Amino acid sequence: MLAINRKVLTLDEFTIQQLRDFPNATGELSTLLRDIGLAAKRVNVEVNKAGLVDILGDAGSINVQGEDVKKLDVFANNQFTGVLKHGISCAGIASEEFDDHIPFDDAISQNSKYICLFDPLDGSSNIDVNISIGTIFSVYRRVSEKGEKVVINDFLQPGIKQVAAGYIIYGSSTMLVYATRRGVNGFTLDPSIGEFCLSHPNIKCPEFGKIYSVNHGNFFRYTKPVQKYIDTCQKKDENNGGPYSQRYIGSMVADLHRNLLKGGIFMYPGTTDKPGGKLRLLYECNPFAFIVEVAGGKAIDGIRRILDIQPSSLHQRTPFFAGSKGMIGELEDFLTAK
Ligand code: P6P
Repeated sequence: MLAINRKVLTLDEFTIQQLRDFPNATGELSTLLRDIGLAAKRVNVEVNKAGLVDILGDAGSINVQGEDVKKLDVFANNQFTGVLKHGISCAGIASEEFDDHIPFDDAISQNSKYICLFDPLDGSSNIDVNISIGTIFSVYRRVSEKGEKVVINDFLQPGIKQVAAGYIIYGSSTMLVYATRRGVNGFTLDPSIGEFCLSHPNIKCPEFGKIYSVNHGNFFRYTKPVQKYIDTCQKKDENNGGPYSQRYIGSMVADLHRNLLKGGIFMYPGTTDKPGGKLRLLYECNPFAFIVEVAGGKAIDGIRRILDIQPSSLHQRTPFFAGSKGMIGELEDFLTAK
């Protein structure tokens, strides 16, 4: 492996180093990740000054989810769409902000082998109150023929087919974390050089943690097994792996990033009124399920592995439980109890 005479690797240096291990690789994935890193830096600038300029508040439009679209949502969506459209490694995209998938129609893009799905700015309701928000992305090989426009089936692949997945968290520092089958690595943005630098190599999710993340406000709308598991979390003490802390800030990128590093379980269960849950399978749950599994954790919908779900539509929702393998196992004991 090339030893770069530097203490810290930038994202570009890291992806190129990974590339050197696969001489037959085309470098397209490295280029795609660099493009995502570029868009992330541009979004980061706006997120960091969101309180100072007229980029707060609603953009006056409603997205496919029926939610008020915040101006920063629109800006972020435009940035990620733009870098991927004008890059050379992506044939098309799907975004939370677009009703349908977007095939890129220039010849170079149509000859790319990857497609990308993303939630450009998740947790946007937290923008105005300065809570960490994030971008989530997912990369697949297209299944349609290169040289043609991508089609919807390129995007409706089970999560297990992901080539890479990751997120950017715009928090106390800005981090880009991405997984391939080779591992999960975290890069912290160094504003002094404008580069994401490797700060969290080979992230592993502890088998157990002491954090459980769930919206207690929905407790009486969860199923009985989920209620029983939450009740168990509250009763943990020094004698059985506790006591647990409940941490939930309503921004899944922040909640899952913390639980990935420290160990813990994140839950967005279905409820009596919304049994399908709230979170989106393709560009929220699949990427995090891939990241968590590569890091040694587990992600389920309450019945099956998230990554095994065969999607039927771009914006479908799923109940979502992800994090430390041992904690998911304890939850499954309740979910499968007769
Ligand atoms: P609730 C943010 O809107 C989001 O999509 C996730 O980031 C977050 O985990 C969840 O919704 C919070 O939803 O219903 O608990 O406020």
